[in-house]
Order: sequence, then structure tokens, then C-alpha cells
Amino acid sequence: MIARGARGRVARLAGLGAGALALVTLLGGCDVGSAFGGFGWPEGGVTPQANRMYDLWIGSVIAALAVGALVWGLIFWCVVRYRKRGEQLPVQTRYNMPMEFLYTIAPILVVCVLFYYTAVVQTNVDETNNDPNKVTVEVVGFKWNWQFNYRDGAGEDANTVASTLGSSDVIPVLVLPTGRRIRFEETSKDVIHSFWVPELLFKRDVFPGNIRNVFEVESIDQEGAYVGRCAELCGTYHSMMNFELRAVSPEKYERFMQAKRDGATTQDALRAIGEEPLATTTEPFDTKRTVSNFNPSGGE
Ligand SMILES: [Cu+2]
Repeated sequence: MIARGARGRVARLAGLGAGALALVTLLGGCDVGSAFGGFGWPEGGVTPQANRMYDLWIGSVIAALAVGALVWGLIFWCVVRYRKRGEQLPVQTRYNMPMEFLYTIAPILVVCVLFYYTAVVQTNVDETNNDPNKVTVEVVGFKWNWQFNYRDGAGEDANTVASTLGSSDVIPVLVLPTGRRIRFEETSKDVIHSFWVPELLFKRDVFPGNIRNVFEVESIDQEGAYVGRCAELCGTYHSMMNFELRAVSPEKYERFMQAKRDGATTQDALRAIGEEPLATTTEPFDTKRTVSNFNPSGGE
């Protein structure tokens, strides 16, 4: 009797689990995340990869909530259903095989599902390909600024066709086209930095030596100005190592590159295509600080 009852319960539990899983799969396609502020994940990613990472997070949270609700439900159900009713010791169930099987298999299943989807998205984020139409930019980090070299191909042997160099007075603006695949090849002149544009929902360390850290984005889907930062503590002015990613239309990008190839400064080339010549998302910091003008909270 007891064993059959337990087996029935296990079957019901398994049914519930399968139902929760189906629900998660269903919800994965909808945009429930935005209704809950992304469950803490930053919204507004501008690349397909960023959107896939966002979806992975939303799916994981929903799955975790479903499992959590099931566990909490069972706890409360046990507390109420099996509360103390008298002095008689209740039936002591041991070696319940279906139950033991369930609580061994269920966590393994959870780990496998999370691992699978993570591996799929990570592989996609790390993917590089041979698209001949892609834009390749070499990102050079140094204490405490950035240089962006537009390249005519991939790898160390390619040539730089145009360059943008940041200084303490001018924030470097990295101009890139929307709708095209972009390859970033990173290298550092001194210590480890990290290339980070929050709207890409992605950062990757920039290593010194002959190491080139490479990543690609399928496309930038939205024109706009996005602040970029160094995300690896690299010394005194680490927090001031900002740049701006300016995503413009492919047609504007071509004109920008032509102006650069003709020897224009980045600022003049930006002016020539009708864009703000200086960074709009961040500004240079005062590097000649004295005790009297130093205000850690910013401002005057
Ligand atoms: Cu840095």
C-alpha cells in the first residue's frame, strides 16, 4: 500500500517536473524577462550575441524559479500534511527506490540542461568565421588609453589602414558600421587591460606580449554612441581609461574610412559624416589633479 502510494506520488512529481520544463521551454520564446526588468540582467544589448546571452539568463532564472516553486511547495505540503497529530510514531519509510532515483536524477538533469544551453550560447559568442565582408579592428590597450587600428585583414600580418589614438584631452572614438560582422583583435603594450562595452554585454581581457585575444560580434544592430571602459584594474588612471563606440550606418562608415585614409583626423572625419566630433558618452578626466581640485565624488 505504502509503496504504491509513494510510487503514485513520484509519478505525479515527475509529471509536475515535466510540466515545469515544458513551461520553461514555452516561456523561453516569449519576452517575460522585460516584464521583470531582465531579472537583474542589463537590458539593451545591441548585438545578436548579447540578445542570446540575455535569453539564456532569462531561461535559467525561469527554470530556477520553477524548480524553487516545486521545492517550496513540497516543503510546505509536507509541513501541513504530516504535522504532528498525536504521540504515535508515524510509519518510517526507508529505502524508497523511486524517491532516491528521483532525487539523484533530477539534479543531474538540471545540471545537464543548464550546461547544454550555456555551451551552445558560449560557442556562439566565441565563434569566429571567414566572412570576407567583416570589419577588423585592432584594439591596443595601454596605460591609460586606447588605440584602434582599422586593419585590411585578420591576424598580425595584416596592415593598418587607419588609426584612432586617445589622449588625455580627447576620448578615442571607435567608429564602426551597423549590420556588418566585426572582428576585434586585442593586444596590450604594458599590463592586462579589458575591453568592455556594456551594451555588447561582453568584455574580454587585453593581454600584453604577443598574445592577440580575438572575438567577433555578428553585427551591431543599433546606431548610437556607447561608452567603453577598461574593466581590468591596470593602475592609477584605470578608472579614466574610457572610449566611445560610435555605431553608424555602413554608408557613413565608408565615408568615414575614406576621410581617414585621406589623412583626416578622427574628429574631422566624424564632422565630415555629420557626426559629433567628440565623445558624447564620457569626457576626459583631469589628469593633473592636485589636492585642492581633487574631488573623489566627481564634479567641481
Ligand atoms: Cu586598463
